[in-house]
Amino acid sequence: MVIKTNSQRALDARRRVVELIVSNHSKDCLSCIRNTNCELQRLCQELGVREDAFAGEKSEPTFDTVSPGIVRNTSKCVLCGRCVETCTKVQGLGILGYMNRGFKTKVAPIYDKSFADVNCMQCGQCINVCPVGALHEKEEIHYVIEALNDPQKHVVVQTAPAVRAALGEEFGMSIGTRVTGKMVHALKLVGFDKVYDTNFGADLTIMEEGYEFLGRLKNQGTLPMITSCSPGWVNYVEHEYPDLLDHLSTCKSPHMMLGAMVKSVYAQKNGIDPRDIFVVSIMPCVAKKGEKIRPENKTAEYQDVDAVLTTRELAKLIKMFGINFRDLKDDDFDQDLFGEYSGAGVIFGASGGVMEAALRTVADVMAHEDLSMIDYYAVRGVEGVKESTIKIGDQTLKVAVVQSMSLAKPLLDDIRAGVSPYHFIEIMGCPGGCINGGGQPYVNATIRNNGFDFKQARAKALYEEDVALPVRKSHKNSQIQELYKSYLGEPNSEKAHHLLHTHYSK
Ligand code: HC1
Ligand code: SF4
Repeated sequence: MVIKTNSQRALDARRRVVELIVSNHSKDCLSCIRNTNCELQRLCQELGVREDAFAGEKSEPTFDTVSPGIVRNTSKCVLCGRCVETCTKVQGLGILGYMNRGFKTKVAPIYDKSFADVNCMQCGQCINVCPVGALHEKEEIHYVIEALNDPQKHVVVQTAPAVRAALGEEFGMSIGTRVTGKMVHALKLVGFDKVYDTNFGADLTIMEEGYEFLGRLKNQGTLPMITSCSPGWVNYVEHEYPDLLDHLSTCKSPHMMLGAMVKSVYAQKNGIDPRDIFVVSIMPCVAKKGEKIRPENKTAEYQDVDAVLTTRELAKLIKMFGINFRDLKDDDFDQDLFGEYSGAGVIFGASGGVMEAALRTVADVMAHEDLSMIDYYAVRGVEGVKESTIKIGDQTLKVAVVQSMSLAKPLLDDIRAGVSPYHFIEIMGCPGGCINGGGQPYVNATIRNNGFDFKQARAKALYEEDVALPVRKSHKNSQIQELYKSYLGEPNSEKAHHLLHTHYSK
C-alpha cells in the first residue's frame, strides 16, 4: 500500500479539520497568552488557513480564574485531551475529563467546577501539555512591575534552582543550557534591589530538615519522614492522604524560608520595615503561587513572599523590558547575608536532589566527620522509583525517591498499611522534579514525541553546576553557619521553628 500524506485530498482534509477547530475557537490571538507559541496557530500557518471558513455559533465557554495558580478558558480549548491524559495517568488524579456531548463538549473538572473546588494539586502539568491558551498560570507580572515602580518598596528577588536550567529555552537556546549568570544580569537590569538565589534557602532547608530527621530517628518519631518542599505534593497529601500528614517534614520550602529570612534578619540588618519589602520568587512551579498565600506560612501579619513568577513569566518580563538576553554577560548574585550556596542547594531542582542534599549533611552529622562520600548516584535520575540503603556507622538508612503522584501512591499505601521499609522519602509533585515543573518553558509536542529526554538534559545542567562549586554540602555554607551563630541558634531552635517551619491542614 502506498500512503500519500501530501496529496491534494490529504492536504484539504487536514486543512478542513483545522478550520473546524478554529470555527469554535476564540480569535483573540493577539492578546492570547500563547501568542507566537501556540500549536493551533502554527498549524493554521503551516496549512495555509486564511479565512474563518465556518464562522457561526460558538459553544458556551467557561472561565475559571478562582484557584491561586491556574486559569482555565474553554473558549481556547481544542479538545485534544492531553491534559485529561496527563492528570489521569501521570498524577493518577483524573481531575479533568470530558463533559457533555457534541457541540457542547468541554474539558472540565467534575460538574464544570473550579480547580479551587476539586482536589486539584495545582501542579500545572496539564498546562505544560496544553497546545493552546486554554490552561495557563495566573499571571502576577503586573504586581511585580507595580512594586518595582513604587519608591516606597524595596524589591528582593530570588530564583529557584531549576529556573537556570530552562530559562534559556525561551530565548532560543537549546534545552539544558545553564544561564545562571545571564539570568542574574537580566534581573539586575530589570531593577530589583537585591538578587538572591533560592539555593541559600535550600541549604537552610537541609539544616532544618536534616536535623528534624535525625531527631525523629533518635526519639522514635514518625517515620518514614517525607520531604515537604513541593507544594503540589503537599496539596495532594492534604487532599488524598490526610491521615499521613504527620509523616511530612514540618519544614517550609526553601523559597518560603528565604522569604522569612529576608523579612526578618535582612530587614533588621538593613533597617527596613518588612512591610516595605516586596519579595518575588521566580519558580518553575505553579503551585508555589498558592503556597505563598497559605496562612500557615505567615510569620507575621504580612506574607513572607509577595509574588511568584513562573520561568515563563520571567522570560516575558525580560522581553517586556527590552533586554537582549542572549547577549548578556554573566553577573553574580548579591553576596551579602544570603549570597553563598552549595552544590547541594543547586540539585534540589532535579528529582533525587533533595534526598542527596540531605544525605550529604545527615551522613556527616551521624558519622561525626567530613565524609568523602558526596555523590549519591542511586537516588539520581528523572524516571521511576529510586531507592538506596546507606550504612553509616552501625546505622542503616533506607531511603526512596519518587516524583509524580502515580508513582508516589503505592509508597503511600504501604505507609498507610504500616509496611513501608523506608526511613526517609523524597516526593516531588512533578515528573522529573522541579526541572519539569508546571511553570517551565513549553516543550512542544514534536520534541516530546521524538523521544528527546528534555528532563534529563535540564537535570544535567544542575549536576554540572553542583560539581563546579567549591562547597557541596549545605552545612559547609559559611553564611548558613553565620546565620545560626548570630540569629537562629541551633537547627530546629524555637526561633527556627517560628520562622522556618509550618503545619498542614486536613
Ligand atoms: Fe523547586 Fe525548591 S527545588 S521546590 O523543586 O525545594 O519550584 O527549582 O525552588 O522552594 O530550592 C520548585 C525548583 C524550588 C523551593 C528549592
Ligand atoms: Fe490535574 Fe495537576 Fe492539572 Fe490539577 S494542575 S488538573 S492536578 S494536572
